[in-house]
Amino acid sequence: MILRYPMALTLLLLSAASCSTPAMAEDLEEDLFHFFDEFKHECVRNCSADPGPRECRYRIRLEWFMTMSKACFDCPRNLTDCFRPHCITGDGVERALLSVNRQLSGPGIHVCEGDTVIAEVHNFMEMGEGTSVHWHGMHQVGTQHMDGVSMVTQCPINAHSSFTYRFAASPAGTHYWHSHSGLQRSEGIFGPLVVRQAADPHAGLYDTDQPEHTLLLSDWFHELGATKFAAHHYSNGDNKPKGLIINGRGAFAPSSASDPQTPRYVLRVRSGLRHRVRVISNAILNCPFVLSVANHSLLVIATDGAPVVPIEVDSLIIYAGERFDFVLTADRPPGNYLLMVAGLADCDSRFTMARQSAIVSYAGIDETPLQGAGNPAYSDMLGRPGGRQLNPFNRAPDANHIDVTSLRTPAGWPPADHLTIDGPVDAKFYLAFDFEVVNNSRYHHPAYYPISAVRKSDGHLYTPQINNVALHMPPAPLLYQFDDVLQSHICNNTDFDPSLETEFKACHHGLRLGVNKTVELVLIDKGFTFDASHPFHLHGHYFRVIGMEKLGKNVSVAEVKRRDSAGLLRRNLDRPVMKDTVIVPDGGYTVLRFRTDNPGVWLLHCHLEFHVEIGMGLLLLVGDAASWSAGVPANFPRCGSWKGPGPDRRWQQRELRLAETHRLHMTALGLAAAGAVLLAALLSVFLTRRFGLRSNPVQNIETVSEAVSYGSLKAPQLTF
Ligand SMILES: [Cu+2]
Repeated sequence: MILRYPMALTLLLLSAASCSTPAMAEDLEEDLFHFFDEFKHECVRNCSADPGPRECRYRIRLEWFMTMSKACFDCPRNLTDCFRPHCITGDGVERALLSVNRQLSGPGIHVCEGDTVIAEVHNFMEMGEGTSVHWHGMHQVGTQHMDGVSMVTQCPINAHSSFTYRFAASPAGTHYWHSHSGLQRSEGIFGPLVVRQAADPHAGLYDTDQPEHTLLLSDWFHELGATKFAAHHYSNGDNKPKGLIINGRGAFAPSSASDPQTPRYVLRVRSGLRHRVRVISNAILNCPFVLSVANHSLLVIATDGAPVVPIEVDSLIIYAGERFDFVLTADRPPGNYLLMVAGLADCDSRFTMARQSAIVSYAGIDETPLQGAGNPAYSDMLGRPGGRQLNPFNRAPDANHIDVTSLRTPAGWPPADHLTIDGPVDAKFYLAFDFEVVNNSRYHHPAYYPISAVRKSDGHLYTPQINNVALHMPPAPLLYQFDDVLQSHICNNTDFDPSLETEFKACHHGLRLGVNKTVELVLIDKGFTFDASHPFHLHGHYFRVIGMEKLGKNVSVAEVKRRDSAGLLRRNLDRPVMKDTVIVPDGGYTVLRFRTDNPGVWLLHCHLEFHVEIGMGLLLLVGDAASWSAGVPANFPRCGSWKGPGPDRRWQQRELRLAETHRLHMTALGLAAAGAVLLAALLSVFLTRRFGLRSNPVQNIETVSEAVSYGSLKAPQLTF
C-alpha cells in the first residue's frame, strides 16, 4: 500500500511528461473519445463526382455535461476560448445537458444517397438511463429495427452499453438524428443528417452545398428538460422555452450591457455565389421559428428532404421536426448580415421572446465586431414587414402567406412513381386532437388531487390526446416481441366513443393497416383549449399533403366530417408536396395521403417533446407481426431477456488494432522518459488496465447477457 503512492506519482509525472508532446495529447484524445470531425469525415464528398456507395462509420458518445464548463476557460471574455475543444457554450447560460461527443449540436452526418451509415452509439450517461437514436427522415426500408424508437423498434440501449445502427442512407435530403427515449432530445441529443445525391433536380440552382451551411435550430431551456417537465406536469411550472440556439450557439441577453456575449454561429459566404442552406428544427416545445436573412430573400427548393418547385420568399416558418432547404445568393454589398430566428406561440412577445441569430459573413469581412452586439429586438426579427412568408402559423393563406399545400413536387419527381396517391383511397381515418379535460391518472391522483380539485394556477393539467386516447408505450418492442405484449392493451378509438371525452384512456394506441394500400388521414386540431400548433411526424414514409385549412378558432370532428361528406374539404392531387412532418392549423385540418409500402410498426406523433412524452401519438401497424419480425436478426437485443448481438465485429477489430498501436506508442515513450525497463513494464500494466476499461462499453452487452437473467416482462398497471 505504502509503496503504491510513489509509484503512482512517478507514473503520473511520466504520463504528464508524455502528454506534453502534441502527438501524445492527440493519441489520448483519439483513444478516450474517438470524436470525428463532421466536416472532414471521409464520407463528406461531392456525390456527383464520387457517388460511392461507401460505408460511413461514426462513433457517438452520449454523456452528461455542462454548458460554459471548465473546458471553456475564459469564454466569453476571451472569444477564442469559446471555440476550445469540449467547450459547449449554448446561449451562454450555464446548465447541465446531455452532450454528444462533447459537442452541441451533436456532430453532423453527411453522406451520399445509398451509403451505409454505421453509427456506434455509446451510452455513457451516468444516471443510468437507457437511450436510442432515431434517424429522422430515413425510411429504413428492410431495416425497421434501426428506426431507433425505444419500445417500438428496439429495447433502449442500457447505460454502460453500446449499440451499432446500420442502415442505408435514403431518401436523399436534409434530415437529422435525435434521441427517441424520454426527454433526451430536449437535453441535447440531436445532430444533422444530410444525404446528398448524385443527381439533384435542383443542382443548377446553387453553386455551393457545404456541410457548414447546415443550421440546426432548437429552443433551449435554462434548466434541465426533466426539471421543466416535472414542474409543468406535477406543479405549476411553465412550458415556455427561454432561449434559442443555432448549431448549439447563441447569445442570450446579458445581465448588464457591459457583459460580453457568447459567440453566435457564423455562416461564411462568398460574394456572387448561390449557397444552398439546409435548416432543421429540433423545437422541443410549442415554439415555431420564423427565419429570415436581413436584406436577402430565400429561394426555397426542398422540404423534409424532398424537392419542391422553387419558391422565393422573405421568411419561412419551420415547425418541430421539419426541414427546409433554400438558396441564399450573396448578392449584396460585402458585409455581415444577420440570419434571424424568432420563436412564435409559446416563445412570442407574450412570453419569453426567445430569439437568436447567426451571422452571414461575406468572405474578407471580419465578423468579430458583430459578435459583441447581441441580438436585435424581438419585433425586428420577425421577417420583413409585408414580406412573403412560407408555412404561416395559424392563419389562412393569402398572397403573402403561402402554406405547404401550395408547394408542388417538381414534374417527373420522384423517378419511381410509388408515391402515386391519386388512385382510390383504401382506408380513411379521422384523427382529432386537443388538450382534453380528463383526469389523467399519471398527473392527477383521482382521490388526492383530481383535476376537478386543482386550480388552473396550481397546475391543473389538460392532456393532449389523439381521438381521446393516450399512447402508452408497450413494455417490449412491438416490432419483434409482439407476442410479449398483451394484445388487449392495443386499442384505438376511430369510432369516437363519447364516454372517452371525459374519461382518461391510455393504451398501446395502434391502427392496423394493410400493405400497399393508399391511406388517407384527416388530422383535425379541435382547438378548444389552447391556440397550440402540433407538428405531426410520420416514421418510415413520405406522405403527400393534399389539404390544409383553418376553419375557425375551433372545430368539432362532426363539423369536419359533415364538410367532408359535402365535398368541402380541400384536396389537391396535382403534384402535392412530399413531407414527413406537417403542421395542423388550430381549429382546422390537414389531409395526408400515403402508400403503406413499408411494412412495420411506425410511429405517427406530435413532435413536441412534452406532448409525445405524455402520449400524443399513434402506432401504425402496417402488415402482420410475423412479417415484421422476419426482418429482424435472431440475436437482436430483446427486452426482458437482455440477450444482445454484441458489437459489429469488423469495427471491434479496428478498435483492437488501434488500442494495440497506442500501447506500443505509449510504451516506447515511457521507456525513453524513464530510461528503465522496470518502469516501462509497470507503465504497460497500468495502461493495459486503462485500455481494458476503455473497451468495456463494447464488450458489455455480451458479458451481461451471458451472466444475468432479468426475468419476465410485466406490463405496468394503468387505466386500459
Ligand atoms: Cu403537440
